[in-house]
Amino acid sequence: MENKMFCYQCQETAGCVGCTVSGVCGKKPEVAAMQDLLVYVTKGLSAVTTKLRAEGKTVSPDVNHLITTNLFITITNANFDRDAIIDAVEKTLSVKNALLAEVNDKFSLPEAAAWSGAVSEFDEKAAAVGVLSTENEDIRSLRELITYGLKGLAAYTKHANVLLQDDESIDDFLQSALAKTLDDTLGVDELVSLTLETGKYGVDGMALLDKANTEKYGNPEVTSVDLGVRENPGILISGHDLRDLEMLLEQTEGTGVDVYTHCEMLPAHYYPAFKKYPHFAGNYGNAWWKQKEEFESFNGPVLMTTNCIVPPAESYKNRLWTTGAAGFPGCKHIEGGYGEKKDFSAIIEQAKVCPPPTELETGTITGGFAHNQVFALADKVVDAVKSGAIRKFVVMAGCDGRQKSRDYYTEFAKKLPEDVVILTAGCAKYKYNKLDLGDIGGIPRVLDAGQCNDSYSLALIALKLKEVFGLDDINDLPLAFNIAWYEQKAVIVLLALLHLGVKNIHLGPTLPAFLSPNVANVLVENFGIAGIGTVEDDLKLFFG
Ligand code: FSO
Ligand code: SF4
Repeated sequence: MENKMFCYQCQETAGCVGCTVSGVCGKKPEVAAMQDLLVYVTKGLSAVTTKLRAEGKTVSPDVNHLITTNLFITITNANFDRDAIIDAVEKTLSVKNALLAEVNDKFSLPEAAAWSGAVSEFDEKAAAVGVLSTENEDIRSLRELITYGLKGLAAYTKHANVLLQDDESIDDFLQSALAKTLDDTLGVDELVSLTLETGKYGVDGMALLDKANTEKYGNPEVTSVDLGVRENPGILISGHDLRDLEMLLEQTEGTGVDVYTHCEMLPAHYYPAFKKYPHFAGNYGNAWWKQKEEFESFNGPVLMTTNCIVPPAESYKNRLWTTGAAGFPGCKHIEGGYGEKKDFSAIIEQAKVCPPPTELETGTITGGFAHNQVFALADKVVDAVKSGAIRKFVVMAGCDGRQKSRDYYTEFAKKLPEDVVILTAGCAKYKYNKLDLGDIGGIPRVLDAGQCNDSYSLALIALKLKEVFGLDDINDLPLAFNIAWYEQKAVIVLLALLHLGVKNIHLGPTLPAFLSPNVANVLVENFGIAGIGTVEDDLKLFFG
């Protein structure tokens, strides 16, 4: 097997150019190859489903779910298990081959729709269909920008789908856009339009997930979350899948095992439906990249429901479990499809014989400022803006990461003028959510809406403020955007914000390596996208 790879889909890509020997994330070339192949065959399947729809045939939800799950598997830090990815490629080929037989006009389909092969041929094919197989750097850049946006969209729709909410128009678009990334007749202009259209569906996807979450679990409320530990053994649940958390809470009830959230699962505490569980103990640790130390000291089992997985140390690998799109070789995986009940009994049994978590910190943090809760406080917020008590808001949503340069966000938060309020969502918040930034007339200076997909809430809040202040343009609000990105969900959030007309977004700590100079120029010229500078310069830029 040839040990070569090329991946530049995340912010931590090697040298800000591309991972070619091994992923900074820990992804090995042989896993990268199968992810490339999975993306390719998923695009092939999408070309087939798009053709079937054009011929007036329907595509089943199972096929839609297969496509979203496949994309989710290839997101940064989600799945490192080559065998599981090979299984997904085989399944996709078999579904695609069956559907291909139903297509009348097979001649206009791309090569990916026709290709099929045995496992022994997978590596050779993978080497021919990776990112660099598109030679023109601008076309490659746009195809990847769209594909990464679609990966983020797929992750969000998958979370809605497991709550039995589907929106066929999103799947239809997602698949047709995947198919278009294979179409050599499309040039830069068409792909720029497709990029912006992807943002529209990004809004729809986040809206669908918001509806799914709030209909099932209620509207997030202002909540104070414990950071300390209790005396019982515990299970730590990470990732973004609230349905998995719900099943885990149900199954741990009365067992003497507590459940703690980690990283992006923290916002689960804000939902009324989960507050009824007395053993839902609190949040343990920080953002994903600190998990090596924190999973070690947690002492009990850890369940990864999605990314972000850091390759585990041997010392706790037998306590790391995956489910859904997540996977790591040698870690046990809990199966369970859409609408099925997962069986977490083996995790619970393991927890019972583990010592309780070692305390990392004490105290609480407050969050739950999603749209409904903020609308309930709207008068207070509007008064504070009108009186000048709040001068400006700064959206600092997105992701955290391990690079030292991200200390910028902590410094930026610390040095913000005292009349500025941070609106946040996603794991980016861990850079400043434990600083004591105080409040303005009872309004905390860090308003956490929730997970990265709850950036949708921040957009709704901005639109509401625009309405209240009678403005025509969202960009006239006293609102700045200083967003931190890491992986592909942040890409769909960015495209969604562009679709909503937000201009002058600052994106850091570095701009995506997958933006070619020309594509970056399009974003700069049309949307005023910019990178970050020094904390001092940026504070001056944002707040004068
Ligand atoms: Fe963070 Fe990871 Fe939620 Fe991402 S845990 S980095 S943008 O998966 O999805 O915010
Ligand atoms: Fe490199 Fe990021 Fe790709 Fe991992 S996901 S291989 S760190 S670019």
